Amino acid sequence: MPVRQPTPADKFSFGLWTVGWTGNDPFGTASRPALSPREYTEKLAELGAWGITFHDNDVFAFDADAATKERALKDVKDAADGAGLVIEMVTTNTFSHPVFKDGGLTSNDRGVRRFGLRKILQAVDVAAQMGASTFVMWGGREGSEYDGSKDVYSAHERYKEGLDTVAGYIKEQGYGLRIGLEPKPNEPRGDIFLPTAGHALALIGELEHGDIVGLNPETGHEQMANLNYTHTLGQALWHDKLFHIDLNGQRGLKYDQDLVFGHGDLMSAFFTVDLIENGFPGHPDGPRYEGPRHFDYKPSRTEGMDGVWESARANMATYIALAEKATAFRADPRVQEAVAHAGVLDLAQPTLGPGETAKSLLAEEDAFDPEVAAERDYGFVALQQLAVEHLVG
Ligand code: GLT
Ligand code: MN
Ligand code: MN
Repeated sequence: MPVRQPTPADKFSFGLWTVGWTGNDPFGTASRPALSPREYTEKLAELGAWGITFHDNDVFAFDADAATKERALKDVKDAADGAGLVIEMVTTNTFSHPVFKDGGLTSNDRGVRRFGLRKILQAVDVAAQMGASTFVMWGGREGSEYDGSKDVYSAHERYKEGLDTVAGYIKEQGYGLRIGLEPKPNEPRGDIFLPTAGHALALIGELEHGDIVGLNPETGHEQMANLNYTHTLGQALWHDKLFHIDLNGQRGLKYDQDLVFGHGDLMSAFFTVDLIENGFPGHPDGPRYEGPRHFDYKPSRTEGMDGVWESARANMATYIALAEKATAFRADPRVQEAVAHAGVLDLAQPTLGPGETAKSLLAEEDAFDPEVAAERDYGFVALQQLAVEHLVG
C-alpha cells in the first residue's frame, strides 16, 4: 500500500551533505555529479521536506574569503526561503582538512586547537544568522589510533574547555541555539572520544554551560557500538537531553553505512518511530521528542541522480509507514492486553510506597514468594510477535 506524501508538518529535514554525497570513498572517486546547494534545496522541498541542514564547508570552501562566504550563505538562505524550507541546524566541518587530522578541539597541537575553536565559533555565528535552533558537533577526528599518542585526561580537559567556550559564547551572544553532541565509536579515527551517547552525557554533566548542551544521536553510530538506538533515545529523553536526531540505517558491526532509514534493522526502526511518535507507554504526559526528523544518510554509490532522489523519498516514506504502523500497534486491543499482561505499565509505579525507607522495607514481614514470582510468564514474545505482525501486515 503506498504511503501518503510527506508534508512540512512531518518536520523531515536533510543534511546538504547527504543527497550531496557524490560517492567518493576511500576506494574510489565520485560516481555522481555535484549540484549546487540551491539545487539540492529546491529538490528536497519538492519531495516534501521541511528543512535542511549543512556544514559551513558544504556551502563555501575551507579557504573562502569573507566576501565569498557571505555570498554563498546568502544564496543558500535565499534558496531555502524561496523553497519554503527551514535551516534548522548548522554544523562545522573539523574533519576534512588535514589540519584536523589529529582533531579540532583535542589535537595535541595547541595552534590547531585554537584554529579549530575559532572555526567552530564562526560556524556558530553562521547558525544564528541562518535562524537555526541546533548546532551539532560531531568530533569525528577527536580520538586516536594508538594509545601512546594521547593523554586521555588532557583530551577530556580540552574537550570540556572547547565545549564550554562554544556554549558560553552562544549565551553571551544571546543566540537561541543549543548544541547537539554526536557520538560515534570509531571511523575515521580508530577510537573516537565520546564513543557513545552515555559517554557524551557523562561529559555534559561536567560542563559549566551543560544546560544548553545535549545529544544528536545517530542510528548507525549507536548500532556500530552494538547498542540499542531506541534505548539511547529513551535515556536521552529521560535526561532531557535529546536535542536532535540523525536517522539512518546500519547493518551490524561494520563501517558506517549511513543507509536509508529502515534499510538496516527494520524492527529497531519500528520501535524508534514508535518512541518518537507515541512516547513512553507508561508515561502519556512524559517527555517527547518534538524536534526535526533529520536524516543523515548517504545515497548508495551505485545510484545515479534518480536514485539519490528516490533514496531521499524512501527515508520519508519509510518513516511515515512506520509511524502509521506504530499508531495502529498501540491502538490494537490485543497489543494493549499484551502490554498489560507483560507489566509494561506497572514499571511506572515506584518500588517503595509513600514514606517507605530502606530500613522499613528491611523490617517488613513480606508475604512475597519468589518461587511463585519466578513462574510468571511475561508474554514478551507474544507482544513482540504482535509488533512483527503489525510491521509486516
Ligand atoms: C559526517 C558524519 C555525520 C555527522 C555530520 C555532522 S558529518 O557526515 O558522518 O554523522 O552527522 O558533522
Ligand atoms: Mn554515520
Ligand atoms: Mn550524523
